[in-house]
Amino acid sequence: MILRLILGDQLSENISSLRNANKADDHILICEVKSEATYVRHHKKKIAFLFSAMRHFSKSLEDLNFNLTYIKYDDVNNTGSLFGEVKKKIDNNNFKKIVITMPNEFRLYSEIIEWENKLNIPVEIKEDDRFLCTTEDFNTWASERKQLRMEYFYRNMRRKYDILMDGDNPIGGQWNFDSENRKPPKDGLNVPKNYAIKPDKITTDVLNLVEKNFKDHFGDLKPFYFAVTRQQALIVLDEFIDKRLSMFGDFQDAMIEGEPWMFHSHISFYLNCGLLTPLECIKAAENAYYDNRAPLNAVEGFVRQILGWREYIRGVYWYKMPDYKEENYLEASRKLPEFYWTGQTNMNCLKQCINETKENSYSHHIQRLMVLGNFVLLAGINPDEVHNWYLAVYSDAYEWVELPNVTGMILYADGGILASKPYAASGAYINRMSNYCKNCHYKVNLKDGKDACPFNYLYWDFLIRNENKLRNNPRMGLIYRNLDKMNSDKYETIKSDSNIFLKHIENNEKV
Ligand code: FAD
Ligand code: DLZ
Ligand code: SF4
Repeated sequence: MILRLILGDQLSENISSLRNANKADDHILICEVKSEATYVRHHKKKIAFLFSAMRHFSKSLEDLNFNLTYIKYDDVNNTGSLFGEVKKKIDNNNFKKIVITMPNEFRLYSEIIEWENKLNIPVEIKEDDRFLCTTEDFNTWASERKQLRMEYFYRNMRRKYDILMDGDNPIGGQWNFDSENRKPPKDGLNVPKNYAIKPDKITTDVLNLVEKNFKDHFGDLKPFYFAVTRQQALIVLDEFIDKRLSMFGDFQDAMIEGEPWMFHSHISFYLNCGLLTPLECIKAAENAYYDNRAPLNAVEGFVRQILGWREYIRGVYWYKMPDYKEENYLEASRKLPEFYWTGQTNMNCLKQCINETKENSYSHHIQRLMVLGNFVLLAGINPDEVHNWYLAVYSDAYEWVELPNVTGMILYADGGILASKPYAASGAYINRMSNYCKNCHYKVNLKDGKDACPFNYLYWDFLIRNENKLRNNPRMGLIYRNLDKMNSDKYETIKSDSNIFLKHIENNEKV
């Protein structure tokens, strides 16, 4: 008799902890607990999504005749923690061991490895083989290299899984078609409506529960339209392949006011909690290419996100943890401005992205990276503050994927393990890739003064402030040579505009 614990992001029928389960004897435990629901103040939609998906998943396991205990958040005897619920089960039954699939956060892993001693029962932690690269394989690859460049990792994964390959060569003769991607948005672009699911009884119950118990958490609970079952998540994937994939590459980096979903897939929520598997998403896109339903630049771009970036990010997380969480290479120390929680800012790009995050618990990659991320990088916000925000607000956020994106990709806090240079940009980039600047209080073409776009002077101020850490980076040479050409008046104006702006955000004044 084995106790098999399934976590909220392990909602896959083929999860390793369920393999070879004896339906007559073994027992499955799934629990909604306060410790997991509040270790950061998760967005209300994120909690509702996960609780509803967990309840639907447990029903599907019961339909397969598994013995299962499901602990609801408001059950009177809910102890509030995974340990408490496991202990209760162990104390009241005669289990010979606990089986669990490797949790995806170091925090929980460190806790679970203590259970064997605390509970005096063997705890078997199985590999999470839903990922396409084992942590062991990643560690071997990483330990043989000085620089961990995603592109080389990705090429190995393409070969290993034989995706978009023509023998030993990439289809189309290139590994990467980014030069054809990343077009600015154009007028009249027809973005398909996103797929919205009507809440059923289970979801409605969960929405009431979240409304009552998580009032003070960030974000809009309703309208709620996420998929909460595997069948529904498969429809989201199909809709993406049919309606959006063909334009995914071209407009991957484009941002349009009022269009939060663009041509992205919106499957990260489902991939990360187990309702979809990475390989089925990759194969669906690859097949669309072979059937002439989507061009190669779009399909390769999408495949790279999942087979490349997603696996690579997870590899870096486990390779570098726990030290990775402490990294602060640029010694950034400012607090996150209050407007990241309220959207109350005159900077239109930030206002749009924050309000969409509040509404949908989603924003697409370039909004996370080049608007929200670019700002916290330039403004020198402390990595912990940024990390807590990103982990709380997005429904796809778990530390394994959020932390390297924040620490490595947006903040350069790891000193260049993940990105070869900081993703810093002035307002010109945002203006090129979006229509946000048209409706902004600030003028993107002005470089200094109170009406100038703050990204413009903060960009140079960032380079000046961090010169001793960045100047010797070969990829930053040209930028620093431009800075060297700047006359002293200009230099002083940048410093003064930036100091005034940064003081405003420190004092919580509206910017
Ligand atoms: P699409 O653009 O359609 O891409 C397809 C899939 O590729 C995604 O679903 C995702 O699984 C994968 N993917 C793409 N980029 C990345 C990446 N950089 N890292 C890992 N997977 C990637 N993604 C998360 O899943 N959870 C997070 O908590 C998260 N935090 C992020 C924080 C920051 C600061 C940044 C810059 C990126 C973050 N990402 C995170 C990556 C990416 O922004 C999201 O995966 C993507 O926006 C999800 O939307 P989508 O499903 O429509 O993605
Ligand atoms: C994110 C989350 C939330 C909000 N609630 C629960 C929960 O009540 N029970 C649970 O088992 N898991 C939850 N999760 C997901 C876990 O936090 C996740 O499994 C770990 O962070 C490891 O990735
Ligand atoms: Fe953002 Fe600057 Fe454009 Fe305003 S002008 S939307 S602050 S980039």
